[in-house]
Amino acid sequence: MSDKVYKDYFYDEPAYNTHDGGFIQLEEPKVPEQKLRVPALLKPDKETDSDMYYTVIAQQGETQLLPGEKTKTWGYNASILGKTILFKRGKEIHITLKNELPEVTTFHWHGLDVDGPVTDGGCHAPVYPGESTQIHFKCDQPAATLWLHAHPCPQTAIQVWKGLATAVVVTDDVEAKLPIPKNYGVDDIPLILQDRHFHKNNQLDYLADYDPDGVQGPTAMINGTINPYFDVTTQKLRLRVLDGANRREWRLHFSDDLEFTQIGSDGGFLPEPVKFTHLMITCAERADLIVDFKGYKPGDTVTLFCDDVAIMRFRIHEFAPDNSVLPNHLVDIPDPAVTPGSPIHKVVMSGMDEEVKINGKKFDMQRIDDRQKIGNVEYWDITNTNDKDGGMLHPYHMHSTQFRIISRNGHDPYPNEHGLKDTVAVNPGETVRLKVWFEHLGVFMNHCHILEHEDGGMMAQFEVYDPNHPKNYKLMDMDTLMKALSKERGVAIKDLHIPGENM
Ligand SMILES: [Cu+2]
Repeated sequence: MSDKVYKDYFYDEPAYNTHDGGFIQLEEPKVPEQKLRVPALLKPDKETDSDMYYTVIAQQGETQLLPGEKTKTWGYNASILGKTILFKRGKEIHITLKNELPEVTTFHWHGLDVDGPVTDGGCHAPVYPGESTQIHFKCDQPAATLWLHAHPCPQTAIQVWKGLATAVVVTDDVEAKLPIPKNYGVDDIPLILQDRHFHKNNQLDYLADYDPDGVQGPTAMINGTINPYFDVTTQKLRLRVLDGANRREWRLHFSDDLEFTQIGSDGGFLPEPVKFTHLMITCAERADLIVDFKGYKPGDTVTLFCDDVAIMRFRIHEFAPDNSVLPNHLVDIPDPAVTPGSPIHKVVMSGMDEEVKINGKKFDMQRIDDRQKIGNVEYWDITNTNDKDGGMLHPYHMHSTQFRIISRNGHDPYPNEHGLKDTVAVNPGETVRLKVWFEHLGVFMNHCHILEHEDGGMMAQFEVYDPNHPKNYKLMDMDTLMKALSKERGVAIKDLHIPGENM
């Protein structure tokens, strides 16, 4: 590991979401501090040497987020967000997906390398209210922090806003050997960063807060906790940070400009740890951080800020000294050779508000935009045509593949972008070159992960095919979706909030 400590956010400052007219600044909530909710691990229904079985239930509930009335929320096996789902590399995973919500949803495994479209859980894998479905796959990817969220386009944003998002953790033997905190819930915790706006009686009202460039609220919510604190009882803490917000970027730093070390990104460990005092994370990205509280004593408090707003506090208690040293090299990152003769694939993200598009088109569930032979390895150039002044950064995500970031406008990627990624933030006026490989069959989505941009049409889809075994997939269509939602919500089709359709 280099001794260099990075002290800036890397991204083009004019592209911060703070520069958008509709940006809502965070405010420190005027409610007492509450103990951080640490989601429990979801208990497998059964586990053998070779297989794990789970039941994941999307459900309605009520959560005490603020003093007074409880907030109506949705979650997975919980009233909000969910339990953390653990997959061990090498095991066959069997999951029953149950929908106990009043409307259709899908279960998308963000970052998981699986077949599509059903297992991947994008818009073509609806589970209707009261129904359940089974998926099965082999977990065969490195240890990483992934996540599960709803993805019924174009209704993803509203369902995530209500709470349908939870952490998924993959473990493996490589991780087991690293000298890092591993006691889940004690010194290894997920931090799901979101923001919300609370209306009358502490309720959420997505439609009232709607903004086509992304819905935000002034109140930070971490793991479904408002104004959280965490009791630190070990010298080192591993924070698996996930930006689970619909649109907000988080510019994180601690009090005293405390240094911290990033050891992992979206798809697993970085090749080398990287030290920071400041870190920006954009929608759907993950950053696996180690914070060392060595210089602090019991009774001290360390504060985590986003911009200049305190979003969480770490209360320091007695801890045993921890002299473990991270190795300079953590893991090797795969780097397959590009398939000879393949052209550089171009993805152009353009527009803002209702005008967002990919390659000049809005998303169509029935249209396949690109076909890839299984095993192909290609360079993909992802361009954001927004203006440098006043334009937005788009976090670009691909389903079912972990890619490498090769360059940003021809320059080296940021120092924490040398690991596997499934989401990359593209600055206005920038082209990011990725090396992408396709190892799973199916129809998959690629899109901006500002959820309102994705629902608004900044999304495309690709099919990965095997020429010797062609397949036909049943693809979802707008008519079927609208009819289902109209019935489930008890509103006429014309009164449904369908961002992609009302333009
Ligand atoms: Cu976007």
